[in-house]
Amino acid sequence: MNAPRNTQYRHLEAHKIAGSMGAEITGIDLSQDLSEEQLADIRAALLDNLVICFRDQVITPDQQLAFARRWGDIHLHPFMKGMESHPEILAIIKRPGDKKNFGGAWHTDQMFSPSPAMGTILYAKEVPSAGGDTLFANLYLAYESLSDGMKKIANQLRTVCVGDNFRQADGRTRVDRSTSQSGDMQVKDPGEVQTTSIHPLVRTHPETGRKALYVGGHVQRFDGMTEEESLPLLNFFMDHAIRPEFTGRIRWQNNTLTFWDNRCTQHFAINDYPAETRIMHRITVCGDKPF
Ligand SMILES: O=C(O)CCC(=O)C(=O)O
Ligand SMILES: [Fe+2]
Repeated sequence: MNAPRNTQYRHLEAHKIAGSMGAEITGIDLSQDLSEEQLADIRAALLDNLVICFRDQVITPDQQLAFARRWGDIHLHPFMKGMESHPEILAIIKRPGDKKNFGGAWHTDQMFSPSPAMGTILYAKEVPSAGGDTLFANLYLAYESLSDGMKKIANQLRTVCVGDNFRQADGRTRVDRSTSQSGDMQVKDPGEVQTTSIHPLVRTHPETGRKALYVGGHVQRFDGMTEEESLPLLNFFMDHAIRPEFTGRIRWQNNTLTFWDNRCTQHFAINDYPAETRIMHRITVCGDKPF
């Protein structure tokens, strides 16, 4: 049932970090211009492993951006304000005293957009002495492990995804969430950007052709149903999608860069370092319309 993860790469090595997904990549220096061959291997490693991490990468924001641009256009966050010097990069900052963290619920990025991010490239600038890991879940396995009967039902459903109301975050809205930050992270008005979208619950990955159970905290209900009608089944899909055997975690170190595929994974940033600072630089790459 697991994805084939034993591709032989010519320009890097991939070391698995969990049974279901995830790999640490060695042999790549992201401060250098990558060749097309290296890039092709990184793409294969991402498709095979869903989440890939590179340790000990000493890179500038410009170098992180240059790497991200090799994958497509940069997706700007409609709600969160980017760095002054690099608006395409979101600085995710949590300091001692901040109660909430960014991404502290199971979700997949920008699911509320008509064309959600294909991937996210997160770079650790300063991490706590322990904690602050990020959990990931393999949504291919979530789909493939359903019974035929449930697959049939899932294939007929479409989700209504809302940017402003994270169902998993106790119903806190974007504005509620922003006021909990120390001021390092600022929200902006999304303006005309569409922040509610409808997607198929079962999504076909445009590159691998595999089906994934495309659920996350932005899903409010199923299309054509009330919230009350949707919740029992939605809760089942949400719980099922994060079964421990479908998950893995990244333990960050300073200068770790992780690239994940939002089309077939969910993630959850753990908020377990109340007295320490965590600073990450995040870039999302544009994706296509789920089908
Ligand atoms: O800070 C993290 O570990 C992840 C936060 C998050 O959800 C994201 O960057 O999309
Ligand atoms: Fe996220």
